[in-house]
Amino acid sequence: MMRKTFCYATVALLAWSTMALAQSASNHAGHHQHGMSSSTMTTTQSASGVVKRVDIGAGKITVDHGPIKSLSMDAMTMVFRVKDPAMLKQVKAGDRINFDAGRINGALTILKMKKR
Ligand SMILES: [Cu+2]
Repeated sequence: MMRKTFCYATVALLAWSTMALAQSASNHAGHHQHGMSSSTMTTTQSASGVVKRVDIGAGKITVDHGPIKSLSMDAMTMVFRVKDPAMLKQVKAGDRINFDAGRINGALTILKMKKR
């Protein structure tokens, strides 16, 4: 019931930060539309987790997440980068989130997330 698909490229990063709470986006967009020429991104995977720590200055977030098959990860607590630092202002330690993660230039990155 909470499924919507839309294209990353059409959703500007700033738009995302304001839309995040209103959108129920279980993303499943591919990566073909990723427009930044210098970056490479693997298939994304939706996952859920609990925020452990938010480091806005470093643009990082620590998440205790469930298994993410496409990234070959079991449940663990780990640090992710985020695609847009503004995303970090929407969550705090203790929040339960759903997120989409992938690798951008080799770095595990949360592309989208929302509280649940
Ligand atoms: Cu992990």
